[in-house]
Amino acid sequence: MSTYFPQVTQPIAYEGPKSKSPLAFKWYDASRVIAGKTMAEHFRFAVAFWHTFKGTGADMFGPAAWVRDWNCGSPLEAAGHALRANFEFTQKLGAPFYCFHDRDIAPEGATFAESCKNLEAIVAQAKELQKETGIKLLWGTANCFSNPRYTHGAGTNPDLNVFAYAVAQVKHAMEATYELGGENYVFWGGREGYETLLNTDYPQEQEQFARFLQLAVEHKKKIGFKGQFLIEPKPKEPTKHQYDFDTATVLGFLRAHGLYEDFKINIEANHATLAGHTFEHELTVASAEGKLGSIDANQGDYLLGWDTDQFPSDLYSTTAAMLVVLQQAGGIGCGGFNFDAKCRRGSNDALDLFYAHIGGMDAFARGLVVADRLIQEKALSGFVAERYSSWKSPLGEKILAGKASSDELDAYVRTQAEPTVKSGRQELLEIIRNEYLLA
Ligand code: XLS
Ligand code: NI
Ligand code: NI
Repeated sequence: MSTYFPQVTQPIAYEGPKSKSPLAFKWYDASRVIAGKTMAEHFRFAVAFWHTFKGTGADMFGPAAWVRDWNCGSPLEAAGHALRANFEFTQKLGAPFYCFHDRDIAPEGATFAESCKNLEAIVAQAKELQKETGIKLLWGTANCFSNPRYTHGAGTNPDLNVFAYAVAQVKHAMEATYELGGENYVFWGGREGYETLLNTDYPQEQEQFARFLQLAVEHKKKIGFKGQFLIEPKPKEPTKHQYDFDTATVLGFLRAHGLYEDFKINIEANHATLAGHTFEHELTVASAEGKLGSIDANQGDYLLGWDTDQFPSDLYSTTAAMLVVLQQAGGIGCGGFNFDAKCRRGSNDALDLFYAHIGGMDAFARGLVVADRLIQEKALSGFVAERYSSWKSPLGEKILAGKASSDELDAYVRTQAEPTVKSGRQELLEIIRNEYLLA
């Protein structure tokens, strides 16, 4: 079998924190058990097909800059090469999953029918390669934003013909995901939003968007696809105002349109920071309702105002994320950690793809180890429990059960002294967190 990564001759192994090898894991030890599950089970890491095999290093100021061995031949041949490169890479890396958009694994044809045919041909090849390698599909999705037809949106397009096109495209992408045993299906609303209200009928677009998602739910039931549907919030980019702004907005939208039971949330770290939140804020909001379904593991740059999609390396952030995931019943469930991340334009060597993924997996594994110790030793949670302890009193329970009135609390306040304000101890808690991170 030909190889696209001849520099990597054997699977990436765990060598431990003392290893100096750049092609080894220092923290990610797939079979190590933490809190009753192996690391492999906690993370269910996935490689993002679009960045890793279709990324070219292009940016707003310059065209494709990377030479990739798999980028050759006719569009369909190139698709086959990229697909085989994906399975070789993912297997050598030791990640159990991959994720794709329909149009990154198969080229768009001259007509819709031809695009569907291309997708079917590639799905047949992917099915064989999945069988050969044991690598599975974490999620599939439809790219309803790159082609110029989607300039004014897909489900929220003012033109019914584009809406219909997007519905049909999603139908086929969902069927491809089902055919490949995908465990989830993602909706990211690229261009579901607006540039200016001067030309936008907001209530009409909201109604269309709900209908768009309802049609997908109906088709899912019709074909018997059991995968989890996920919505991935993002506040802006490509449009100035994206409708799936953040987790709270999406959950409200789902509730309002009878879609709440059918979806969970896929949280991307860089989208959280674009929304003016932290990654852990978004994870916490989703998890509070049992809706944290999957994670797009990347990170942004606080000095840049766009979705830079960098590989995760910030240990504070991965630790905070793992605190949330570990405390969610069942962890990430049938979701996983997908590296929706790309190398910088200057990291132009195919080997950089390995370093990037190894670094990301290690950053999360280390976050998991630290988060688990923080939880086991109640290093932070003990303080939090104490901070809310007054709510455990009979009156606290009565209020939360909805059995106390404003009159009753008025009378109660008159029997009490002025409340004393206790320290929130933020700086102390930050010291404790650092001690665990460095240990
Ligand atoms: C773009 C999104 C996209 C989704 C899948 O910002 O992150 O890559 O994850 O369509
Ligand atoms: Ni994403
Ligand atoms: Ni993104």
